[in-house]
Amino acid sequence: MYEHPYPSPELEAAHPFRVLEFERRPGDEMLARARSFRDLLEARRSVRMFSPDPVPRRLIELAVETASTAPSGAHRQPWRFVAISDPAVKRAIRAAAEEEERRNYGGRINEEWREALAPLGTDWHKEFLEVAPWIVVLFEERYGLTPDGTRLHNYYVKESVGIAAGMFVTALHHMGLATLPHTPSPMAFLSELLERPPNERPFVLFPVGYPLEGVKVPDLVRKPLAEVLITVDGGEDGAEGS
Ligand code: IYR
Repeated sequence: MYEHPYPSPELEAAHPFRVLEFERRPGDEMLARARSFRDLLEARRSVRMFSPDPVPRRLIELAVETASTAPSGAHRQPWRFVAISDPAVKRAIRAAAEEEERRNYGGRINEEWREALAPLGTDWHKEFLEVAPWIVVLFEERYGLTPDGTRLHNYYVKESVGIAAGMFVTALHHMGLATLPHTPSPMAFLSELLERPPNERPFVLFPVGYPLEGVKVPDLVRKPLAEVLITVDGGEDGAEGS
């Protein structure tokens, strides 16, 4: 079936490889797992009001470990997470984010964008940045730096960090925490405030915590499968109802 096996003997002689540990599951088990994971994520919502209740640091660490399993271009893992629970730093982040957002809502965003945000009712107030027990800022590593200071090209940085961000959100939801991917724009202030080096750029910020008891979320509907999936099949059985 394969005329060009991977790895080639030359490749394996030059770089370490190992046999993948992988167990196939019965079809009915796959379907059940797929449905229950879909249902779990279907129940995820971004929230804009968090409980001030503390969240153990270990949970944040586990979410970052999970996110850091993301695939990345040339396995460069071009991400850095900064997790903040220090109230003074959270306060400073809130103040700087609100400053930027006041400019956004005060005219920096155009009419079309304003209309898109109207159903969400967002404005420049970002109290959640102080109330949520943790703020996690995800930085993209635009290029690597070796210990002697030489630059190392990173590949597909946005794609890689985007996948890691999605896995972070998923991990939080799975463990019973909530977040809101937040991109105060511009976010350069985060590099200064958190003293990150010039090869890192803020990608997205996540307040993390429990939802405030009784919090409301917009009554959104997700696009049905038919609107997000186009199948180009070969006529084999792919059809299985939901
Ligand atoms: N970053 C701004 C504006 C904003 C943009 C999008 I796209 C949203 O889904 C929500 C808000 C803010 O956080 O207010």
